[in-house]
Amino acid sequence: MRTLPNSKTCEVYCVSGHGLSGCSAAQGEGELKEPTQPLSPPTKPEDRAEEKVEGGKAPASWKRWMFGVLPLFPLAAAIALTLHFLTSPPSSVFFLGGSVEFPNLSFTSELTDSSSPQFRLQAQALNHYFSELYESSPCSSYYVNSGITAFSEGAEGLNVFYWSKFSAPDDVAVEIRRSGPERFQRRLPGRNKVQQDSRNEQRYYMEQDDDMLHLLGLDPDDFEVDEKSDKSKNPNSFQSGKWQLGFQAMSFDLYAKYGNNRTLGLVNPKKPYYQWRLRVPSGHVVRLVVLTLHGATPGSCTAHKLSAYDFLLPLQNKIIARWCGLPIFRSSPVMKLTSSGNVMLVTFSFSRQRDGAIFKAYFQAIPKAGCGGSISSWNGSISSPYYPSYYPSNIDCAWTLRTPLPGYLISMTIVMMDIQDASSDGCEKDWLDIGGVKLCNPVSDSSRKRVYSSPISLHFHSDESLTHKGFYLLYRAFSPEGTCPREFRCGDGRCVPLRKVCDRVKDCSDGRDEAKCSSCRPGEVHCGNGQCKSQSSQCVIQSSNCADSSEEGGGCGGKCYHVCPNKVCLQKSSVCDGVVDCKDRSDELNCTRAYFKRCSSSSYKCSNGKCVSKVNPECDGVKDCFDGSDEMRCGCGTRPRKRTKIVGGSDAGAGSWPWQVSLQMDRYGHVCGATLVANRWLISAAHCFQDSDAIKYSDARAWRAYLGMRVMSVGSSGAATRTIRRILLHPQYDQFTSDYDIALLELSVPVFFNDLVQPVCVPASTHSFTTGTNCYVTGWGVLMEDGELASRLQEAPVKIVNGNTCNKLYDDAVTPRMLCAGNLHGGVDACQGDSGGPLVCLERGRRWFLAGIVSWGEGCARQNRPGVYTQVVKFTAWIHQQTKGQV
Ligand code: 4AZ
Repeated sequence: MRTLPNSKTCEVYCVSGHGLSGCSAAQGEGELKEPTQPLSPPTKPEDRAEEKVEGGKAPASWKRWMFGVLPLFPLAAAIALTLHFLTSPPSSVFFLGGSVEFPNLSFTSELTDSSSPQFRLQAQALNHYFSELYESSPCSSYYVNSGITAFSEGAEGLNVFYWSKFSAPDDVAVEIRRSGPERFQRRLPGRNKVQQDSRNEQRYYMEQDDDMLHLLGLDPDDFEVDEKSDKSKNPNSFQSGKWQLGFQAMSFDLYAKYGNNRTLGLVNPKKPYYQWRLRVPSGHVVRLVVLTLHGATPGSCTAHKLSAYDFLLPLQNKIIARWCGLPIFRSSPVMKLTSSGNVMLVTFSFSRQRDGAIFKAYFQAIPKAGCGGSISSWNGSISSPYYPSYYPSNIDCAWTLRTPLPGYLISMTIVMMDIQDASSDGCEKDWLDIGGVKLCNPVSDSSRKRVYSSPISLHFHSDESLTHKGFYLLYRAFSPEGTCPREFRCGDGRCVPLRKVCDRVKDCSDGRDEAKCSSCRPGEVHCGNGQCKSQSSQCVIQSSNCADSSEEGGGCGGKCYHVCPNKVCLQKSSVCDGVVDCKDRSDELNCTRAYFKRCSSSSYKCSNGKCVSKVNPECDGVKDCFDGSDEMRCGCGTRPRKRTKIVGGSDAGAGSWPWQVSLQMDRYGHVCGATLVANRWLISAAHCFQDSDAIKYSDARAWRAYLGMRVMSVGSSGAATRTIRRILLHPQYDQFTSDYDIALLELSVPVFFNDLVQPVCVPASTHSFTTGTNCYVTGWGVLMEDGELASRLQEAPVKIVNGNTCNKLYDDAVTPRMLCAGNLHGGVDACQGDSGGPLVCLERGRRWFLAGIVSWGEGCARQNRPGVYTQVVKFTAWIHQQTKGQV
């Protein structure tokens, strides 16, 4: 069988030179040039021709000369040899390591095993490739032999990993080492043109290090220019057909299909060198997760080290990461890293003591992800590929980020920046360029946050070696006008520190900073639910994590009347007794009776000031308060017409969500969602009404509310259209953090309720939306990131996500006024255009309550990036106050 890769010619032209070799280091830039005169023979060429797998042929002139002097042998030979050794420049041996893809061959699992007959046959069949590769080159005289070490699945065929040995005059070797083998190009003879058709070929100079020698089965003597000993010393040859490791080393070849985790492990190693050659299908990359690492001695990178390479040969320039320290045992992974292609080599080497070394890891195939793109969003994040796993080497990603509407600026926060070694200076290897400024070092706190105009370009580059965790940026579009980041904004736009709000001293000329302070004392802030909290503990979240302190699950001998989610077993007497036993309050949720009890921050307060124990007693059809106040104002939350994107959602039926409102602007159409809560009041998100340079979103006259609408088409009006009389933004709304992202919109004329137009219930401030509740987000927002708005109203079921979990996922960006909902696996979520719209939950199968307002999130429907909503219960008091009890 004769098999050639795409390229048929593969001449290696050498460094032009002087003296006997005919090739020497080029002057100046170290250009590799074609030789200007025939090459001199290498030392003892005929010896080498026998020994090497495929050696270079001696030039004809040299042979003629040999035959001419033969009769004068041995005297002439003695003189010639003496002269030769006196005048030859000193020689050295060097290795190139590389890979090349053969499109017409295919990879089979047997080829992973270097002792299999298939491996041997395939290696032998490829012999001719290397002979042709170097034979026609004037540098063939320096070529000694090659060894195939591994095969892997190529993008179009079979990928072959090999090394090639050369013996050349020192100056040639030095030049190749200095200029890199990429300069050791293949050129068409007679034309100074690099051949383009071997894209998948890579070749590198191999540094002589112990790992490399042992793992390739070479030994240090292979680096000596002793032609005679080549054969005996080097067991790796095509003739033997089998590539062998040195006896000191051990190798494992593993393949993982997509969806499989394959483990790597080492306990008390017997040999000083180990390697794992990891392969995954083409189109995927290898993700290695190191779980335990013990025995890579602190500080001694020369003695003990675990290395991961982005190649199947241990080449210095392909090291993705190396661990020499840190004896680590812990439950969370020590390190996660990814390759740029579908192979990775992991090596563990010990020079001395290796007792007690433990290494445990697994790897998996993950689809190769693209990077970069054009983003238009109000907020989100950008990170290096596979963050927080190590980014792959050899990648370039370019993003263009623009705000969805003109006139906004972009605030960018660098949450994490781990791109280069502390030791390196300059940003020559890997870097992130934001708006023309290259970054590669960790940033100080003061320069973490920067403001850019829109659009802004970002470019991430990684070279072919050593990668790190990468970077993680959060961005947010904001209006440049009247911003008061983390401060209070007065009516005249002046900014006042938060500590001066509600301190009984008017700092704003319009007194706005003291306007809504109820009875809070100096040093306290007024929370949305009417409570006062100290400045430091501002309005701490009252989330669905309840006061249950029973951490341990307990059994009740199978006599459970109710089992809490954490497996705590309750007897009948503990259920609906007015005492919350389960963390999620489930023991007190579906109760028909309520107890009067001392008021606490979580108990429902009737209008007469008495408190009831029942969780969420309002509008549940049972009169729990003596004064009946829990069942008053309950003409909400029903769907008279209901007969039965949001990303990952589905079309909603007519009248399914009769409180859903589309907020539109004449020139821009649908911009945001809103929710009908009373006949003249809508609730939406404050961020929908932030002015940009070009557009006055805060101008109530610019908006129209479309109610009872399902299908959005040009000129469609739905069941009712209203103009807006006024927009009330929450005074503490913060554009940078999206905190207090709520606005009330008063309609200029009240709407009449009908089958298609109904208000949703606004929950009491003590209302608890627990994880299991049946909740939906609805809207006409885009159906995928950077996609188009939906033409039909979309609905998507989402789950309330625990506040602490969400805060971890978002690096503490979730404030107590926010609530997360979605699916942690991704797939369903609100997206751009859904903002301001409702997240509603069905209570006791009867009525729908407004739990959240679509506010922000990182991208849409991404894994572990749930949607973030304004938590309505935190604003119940504010809503009642502002609407003067109309809601
Ligand atoms: C937006 O830009 C937006 N995935 C709204 C919601 C989410 C993300 C973005 C949540 O309006």
